[in-house]
This record gives sequence, C-alpha cells and structure tokens, in this order.
Amino acid sequence: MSSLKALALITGDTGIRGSVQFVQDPNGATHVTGKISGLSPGLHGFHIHALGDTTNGCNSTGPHFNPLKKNHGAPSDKERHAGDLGNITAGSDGVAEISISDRQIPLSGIHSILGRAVVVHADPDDLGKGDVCLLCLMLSYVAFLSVMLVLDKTVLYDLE
Ligand SMILES: [Cu+2]
Ligand SMILES: [Zn+2]
Repeated sequence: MSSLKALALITGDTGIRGSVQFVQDPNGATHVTGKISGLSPGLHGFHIHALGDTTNGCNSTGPHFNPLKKNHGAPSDKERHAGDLGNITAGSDGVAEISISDRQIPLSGIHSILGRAVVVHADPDDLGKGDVCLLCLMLSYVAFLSVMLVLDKTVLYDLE
C-alpha cells in the first residue's frame, strides 16, 4: 500500500508563511508536519474547516469539519470535531513547528479532508473547556487574521 500525501502552502497578508504536509499511512493515521512563521508568539487554534471556500476569509470556510456530528473538543477527546486539531504554539520568534498525528483527518474515503480549508487562528482554541460564546467570538474575530489554504489546490500524489 502506498501513502497519500497533500501539501498546504500558506501565505498571509502580514508576513505569515509556511507549509503544512499531510501524509496518510496505509493504517489510517494522518501525520501533519510543517512550520509556519510570522505568527504572534503563543497558542493559535489549528483546524480543518468544512468548506474549501476562502473567498470571505475564515467566515466562508464554514464550521469545523464535523462529519460525525460531535461537539467541539481537544484532539485527544472522544467528543470532538474531526477538524479539531487543537493549538499550535509559536515561539518568541513567531515560528510554530507542527507535528501532529491524528486518525480523524484522512485524505481518502467519505470523511476525507481534501478540498476543505486549513485554518490557523490568531487566537487560542479553548478546546471545548470554555464558554461556547467565547469560541464563536474567537472564530469571527479571527476571520481576516486567519491563514488558510484549500487542500484541493495542492498536490495529491502517491508515495511509492
Ligand atoms: Cu478554526
Ligand atoms: Zn471544533
């Protein structure tokens, strides 16, 4: 079996740039690795949103990808959206290194994330522990500060 691979190249208005690679193992886990620079130091919510429409910033990418109709949570929670990848952390240099392995974001099949949006938020994700309104506020507030890329504009190919 070969692995599926997708690459998201991220550029933003304010000097934010980076790349995020998604590689799906034949056993089903998807490994997410990459580096994004130009962020403010600290935590940034990192999600797969349902829609690949980035014409109106974060707002047009819809809610978190949630094919199983669950509640928002942390990546390690049983109750979570498939798109809930938690937070990435930028150091004092504004660089976030990403290294995530997750079983709910396949690149193939009926719950595939291909064609959806990768969103890096300006603000931290409360991981479902806080107030729901705070999360909504966070999502709308970050619309024009978010960085995202639609996976179907990227390369999908087989690794031998
Ligand atoms: Cu999000
Ligand atoms: Zn969520």
